[in-house]
Amino acid sequence: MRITDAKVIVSCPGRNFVTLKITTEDGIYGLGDATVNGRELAVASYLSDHVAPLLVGRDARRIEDTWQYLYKGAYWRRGPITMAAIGAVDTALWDIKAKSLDAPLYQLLGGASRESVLVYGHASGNDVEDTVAAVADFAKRGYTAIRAQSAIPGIPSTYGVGRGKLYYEPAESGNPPENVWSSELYLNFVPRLFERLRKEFGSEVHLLHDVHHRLTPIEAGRLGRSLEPYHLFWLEDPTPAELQEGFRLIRQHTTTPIAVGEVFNTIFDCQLLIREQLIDYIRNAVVHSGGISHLLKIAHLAELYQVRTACHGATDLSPVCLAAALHFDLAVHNFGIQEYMHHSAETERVFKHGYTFSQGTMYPGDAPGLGVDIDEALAAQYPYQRACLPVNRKLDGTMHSW
Ligand code: GCO
Ligand code: MG
Repeated sequence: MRITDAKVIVSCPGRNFVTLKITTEDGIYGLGDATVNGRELAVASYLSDHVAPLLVGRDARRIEDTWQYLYKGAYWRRGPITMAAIGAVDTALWDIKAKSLDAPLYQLLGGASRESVLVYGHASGNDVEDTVAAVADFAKRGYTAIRAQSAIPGIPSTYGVGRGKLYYEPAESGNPPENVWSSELYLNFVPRLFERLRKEFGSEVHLLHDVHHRLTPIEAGRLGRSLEPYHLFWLEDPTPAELQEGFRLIRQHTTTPIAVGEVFNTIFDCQLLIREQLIDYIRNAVVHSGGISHLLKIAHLAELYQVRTACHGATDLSPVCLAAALHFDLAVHNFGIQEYMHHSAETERVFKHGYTFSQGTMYPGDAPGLGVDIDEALAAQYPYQRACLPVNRKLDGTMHSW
């Protein structure tokens, strides 16, 4: 089954997406998401200039060999752009293989380990009471796991506070907007938020929170400890994970479960954290971590250490990526939870998908392959628009992690 074409589709139906479409000689095609938010054209060029010419003529069924060929063959290993490109090829080849066998992808990954996939939604508000109302709204819609973020009094804008009820979309057109940050104000505020949420919603709902890489390890330890009475499902990205030893310090000080991984690219970023049991959930995205093949290796390593998977699922990952994650989630034994944010109506029109949401869970569908298609004519009506994630400065103007 030779590959005859590998085409990169860049479009902006509400936000930018890079999609790889690989076609084979017998007409079967597969899709892979290659979106790196704010750096989309770098992956598009990597794929069309450097990878597509290598794919034409290859046997589409040789997924592992193609992965190793692109990874080892690049010489320049790892990094978000390379791994997103490889991830897109890998996902598209799994889509093709599953379609050619007339089976939904999860059947090739070992079959369903569960009936459906637990997902968490994103509730946010402009203050504590606004966030309480947003969590109530998610609970009403059937979510049993809800991430809660709130604006912080004294800081004009912060990560994770949505513009509407369903969507949180940080990418802005033009150059990056500047946010302001204070760890002191944040650390004092967040425990009050979760105290209030537990009082309102009782102990059963799963509450999650994303620190978004902003604290030092000892500050993160303090936050985790102060949140222990409210038993969070997890505290996400408490400190930038480049300093992996920092997680030892966090672990010494708190039993609040820790989730990390959305900016990781390979198993090499995960292995120390997993082997030393410094984290509880590993959150790689299918697209940014080399696709299904590589994510399976990470999941199997994590299974040995009782670390569970929790794929990144923000709206800057396309429906192709979400579908791939849902097949993976349904199949791997040590699945924990899946992030889920609604895509915009324009995105949903461009990417037709078979996955469904019901009562706080999702199901990837039983269509052959990933169960996602792209309407190329419609995608062409939404040309790429340059957009950037915000940057973040402390109150005194010093650059900080966003
Ligand atoms: C999450 C993430 C996102 C990222 C976004 C960057 O937990 O979903 O932190 O909100 O900020 O994916 O592109
Ligand atoms: Mg996050």
